[in-house]
Amino acid sequence: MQNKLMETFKKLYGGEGEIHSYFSPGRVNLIGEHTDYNGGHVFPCALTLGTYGIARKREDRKLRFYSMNFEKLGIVETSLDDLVPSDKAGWTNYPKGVIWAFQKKGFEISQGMDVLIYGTIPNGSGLSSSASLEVLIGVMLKDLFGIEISMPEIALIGQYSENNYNGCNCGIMDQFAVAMGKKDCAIFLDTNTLKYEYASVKLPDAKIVITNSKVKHSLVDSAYNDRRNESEKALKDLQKVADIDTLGDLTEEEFEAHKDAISDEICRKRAKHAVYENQRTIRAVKALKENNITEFGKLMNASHVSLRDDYEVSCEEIDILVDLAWEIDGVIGSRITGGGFGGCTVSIVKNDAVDMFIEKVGQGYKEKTGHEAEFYVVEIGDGAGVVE
Ligand code: GAF
Repeated sequence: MQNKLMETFKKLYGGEGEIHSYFSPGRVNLIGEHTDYNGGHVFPCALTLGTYGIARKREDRKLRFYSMNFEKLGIVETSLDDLVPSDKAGWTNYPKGVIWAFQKKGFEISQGMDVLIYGTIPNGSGLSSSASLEVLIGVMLKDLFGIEISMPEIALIGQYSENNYNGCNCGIMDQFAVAMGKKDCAIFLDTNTLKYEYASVKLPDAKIVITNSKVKHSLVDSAYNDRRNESEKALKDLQKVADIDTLGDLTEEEFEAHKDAISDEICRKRAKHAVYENQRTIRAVKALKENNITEFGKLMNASHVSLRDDYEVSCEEIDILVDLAWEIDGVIGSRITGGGFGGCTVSIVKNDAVDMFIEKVGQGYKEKTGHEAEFYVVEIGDGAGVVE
């Protein structure tokens, strides 16, 4: 892969000078959904699918970007003096946003670069192709310009650029997982304090299987931002009766005791999900550490029900995939993963049931929706970095 990318880079931009290589993974979240902007816990891991980048510093202030995934766009040229988002800029709004965010945070970038990108994460599938690209560019800037910055700081800058440049009010989970991933481990992250620990997800007799519904419903970003606003509204009401900073501060019992303070019924449902999902995530990680994978699976299933009924971020196609998975012996747990409204499910499937899972879920999904699902039996990899 590296050789092919290097060859393409040289063909596009010429072969002189020092050329550097980078890789940044995608992520899958096992449990803890829509908790990261509610002060709760998440449990994502980095994939070996991800985004490759090749780059070289320039002497002038020009920025040239090329993606092998969007070849029709050709080389997109801009400059450090033109870091404003535009529809015309397409995918390059992400790298531009990260450079803009570095500058906003006081890091000086005074020279341009030539960049080649190639991604293996299916776009718009909820596996964080954008966070992967953002963190990739962060690592690139750190390396090319010798910037002193830690990986969690790069994750925060990625989130900052997505919030303020690209207009999606996402939490920190995706960028953090992409930046801080560790082989065979998921990251148990408290999004309120950014304290984290790794927990092994190398299961001796089961695999993590991602199923791509291949559907993405429109208005994803605006629906996402709506959920965030509804949660914030619920928090404000609860703060009138409870001394809390975030929904993550409440146990289920405390929520039940105070929930009538939330005036709007929809906002009450959103807050219920955020509180219960956070507690479920804490319990799921404990179960995993005690090798109680059955309990972990049950909590994944409960997470799906809550995302479907209370947070309302699922959709017909995803519910069909999850229902089909739940019917299969050997499926330990299955749920929607990521922001929602389409995208992927994540399932934990016993080794000897994986083939049957792919066949039955694939067939059932095709019959019920007419769509061809895609399956990835995934490896859990390391976070973003320089490729030597
Ligand atoms: C998207 C967001 F980018 C994350 O921050 C997170 O909120 C997730 O949806 C839902 O858990 O991936």
